[in-house]
Amino acid sequence: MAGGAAWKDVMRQEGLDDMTLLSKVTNEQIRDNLKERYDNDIIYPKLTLSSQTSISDVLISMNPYKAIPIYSKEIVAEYVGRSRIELPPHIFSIAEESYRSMLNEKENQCIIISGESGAGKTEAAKKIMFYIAEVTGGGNSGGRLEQVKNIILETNPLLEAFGNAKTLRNNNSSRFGKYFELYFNKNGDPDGGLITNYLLEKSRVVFQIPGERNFHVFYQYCVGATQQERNDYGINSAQDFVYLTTGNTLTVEGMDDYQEWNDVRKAMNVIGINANEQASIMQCLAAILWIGNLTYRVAGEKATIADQGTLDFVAYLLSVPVAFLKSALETRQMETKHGANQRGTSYVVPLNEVQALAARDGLAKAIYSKLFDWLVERLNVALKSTSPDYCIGVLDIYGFEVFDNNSFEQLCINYVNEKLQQIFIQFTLKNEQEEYVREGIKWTPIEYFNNKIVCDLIEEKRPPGIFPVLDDVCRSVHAVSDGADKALQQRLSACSENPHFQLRAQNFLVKHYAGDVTYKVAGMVEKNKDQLGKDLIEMVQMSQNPFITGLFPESADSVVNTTAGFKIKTSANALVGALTKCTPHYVRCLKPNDQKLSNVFDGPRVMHQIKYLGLLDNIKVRRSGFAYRTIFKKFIERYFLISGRTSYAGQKTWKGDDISGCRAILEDAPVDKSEWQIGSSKVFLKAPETLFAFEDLRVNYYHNMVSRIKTSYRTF
Ligand code: AOV
Ligand code: MG
Repeated sequence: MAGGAAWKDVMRQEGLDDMTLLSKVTNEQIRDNLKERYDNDIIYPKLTLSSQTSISDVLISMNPYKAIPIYSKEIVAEYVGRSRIELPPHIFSIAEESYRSMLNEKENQCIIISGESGAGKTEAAKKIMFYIAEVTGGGNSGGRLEQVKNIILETNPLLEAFGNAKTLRNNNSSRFGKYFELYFNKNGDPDGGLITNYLLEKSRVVFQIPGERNFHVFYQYCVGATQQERNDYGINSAQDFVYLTTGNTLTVEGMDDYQEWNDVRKAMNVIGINANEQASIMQCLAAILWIGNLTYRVAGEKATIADQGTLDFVAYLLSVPVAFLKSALETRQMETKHGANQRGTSYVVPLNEVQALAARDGLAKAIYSKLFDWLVERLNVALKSTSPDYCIGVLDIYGFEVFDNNSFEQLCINYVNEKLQQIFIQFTLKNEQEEYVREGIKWTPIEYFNNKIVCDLIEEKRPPGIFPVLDDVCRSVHAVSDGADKALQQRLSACSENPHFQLRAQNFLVKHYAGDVTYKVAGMVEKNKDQLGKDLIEMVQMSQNPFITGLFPESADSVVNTTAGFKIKTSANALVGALTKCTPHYVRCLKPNDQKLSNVFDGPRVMHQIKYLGLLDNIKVRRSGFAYRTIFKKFIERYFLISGRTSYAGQKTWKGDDISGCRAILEDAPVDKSEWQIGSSKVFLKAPETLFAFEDLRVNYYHNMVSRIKTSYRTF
């Protein structure tokens, strides 16, 4: 095959493929093995781990920050139908294993990709999608299948344009979390999918720190808009919009905004977003940009819009009467409460500067996040599957991140990462060791850091965690006021008993599994409140453009009072629930340095990741633990043939109870006593090789049987 030899060259053996086989089990050895491979452009070692259901791999991936020729269609072909022990570890082998295991075991699978910001999660997720699209469906598999595969692949340019941005950590950083469930029919053909998105970092729409950009889509639009769009929606160069320039960065090295814009428009067409809808999307994006250019004139406690022309244009873009837009941006309706069930008298109060800016930015953020949700919903309509049989879920979230200033967004992002680390620990360390105890296996427990304490610190009700405290303050204090931050600061002292928490003057520190992060208190209550004022909702609902009113379907009076913290907590726990129902596969991404450079291996930086990912603990549990376990009955059914002690009455059978049967098989087999143990309901085998040896003995038995039968025929 063309190119075959070349890639095998690239994948030549340097360092160990499987780090559970290292000669010494130390963090330094893990690091050295990673470095030796990285220096030779081999970015995928693995850990073979035992798990409740099967022997499974954890793929380690080291971001090369350069193109390595290992993702071609030829290489895809190498991995198709091959077991994970036959070929070098690769993102394709995880995809292949998930796909085969889904079909063979008839069980849903999930691939959990984790790692900090810039480590390569999104790239890994895309490669998994690519692999699955490549290996499924034949030439004559019909139009719908091709269409589904196209839509699956086109979700990436679209969601990345609207949901990714340049940050200091990553030039293409995901600012939302995504769980993409790919659905398949019984034949293994893709049949549709479902995307669940998690909390978009919408504050980016109105503000970016130096060196960062707003979401890619805005810059792409500014370079790619048609002349007609420029005329109709007032699209100029990115330089002209306040919302696009607070980070003082307009372009990203290696990123062609014009080309990407073409890809976005193409994706919209493939997904079936019609011309009218596309025009409305263009109009909304323009409205957001022009909202950002609105300025206020401040007189004492009163802020009024300074620039009538911009206001008129925003009203035109939103298709709302300008007077309503003006009053929604300058005033707030208040209601005096008379009795519990009585409607009060309403009166209008002017907004001060802080409140007015919050109203303006709140409007822009709300339109953008509603637009994002609309796009995801639209993708889900296009991907709707009639009756899926199986599913592979691919989880690609925003990675752990620390900046000089960290706020509510980082708290949410880092919280979701804690939850994922928690699942990993449960699947690979906790359940495993608990099973040994339950089964009464002789076992020296391996100490590991369980980050449940950090999850509790953030989400638990009692003792109150950070989210519940925030919610409490949200309920009792007006969010856009000095009082809100002070109240939060005070009430956070309730968390102080947790050793992973420290309260400071203007901020608080959380000791996360991946490092310490200091969060600024200022602005947190408002971000958690996450609610557009009643006046603004009523205003957008007056729009003459049904697309815009469609984004805000809820009535202003019935807006549910859920906070952003509550939402992310609920969806993170739902995600954990969904993942626990699938057979898990893990990709743990590492970054070699913080400068986004190729060929630079920052030893201490990698060491930090090795430690907090707990790779050493995984290897220890694996090496002193048992790679394979199965209940007595299953073991007997499969291997009774290889014991000499089974009775033979025309047919070989084991007469006796299951446990002594298992013992007989194991004692008779040419396997060292230290290689197996018998628990209270299961047989445990230490090394995968022991299992392979049993399989060989079984095959040999049949082989000998056949020769014996052949021989006896001959003697007749
Ligand atoms: P992330 O998803 O883990 O960060 P990405 O997948 O976006 O990180 O990777 C960051 C960048 O690293 C990419 O844009 C590529 O330039 C490079 N990269 C990653 N993986 C590879 C690879 N296998 N081969 C070549 N280059 C790669 V974040 O979304 O910020 O948490 O939130
Ligand atoms: Mg990403």
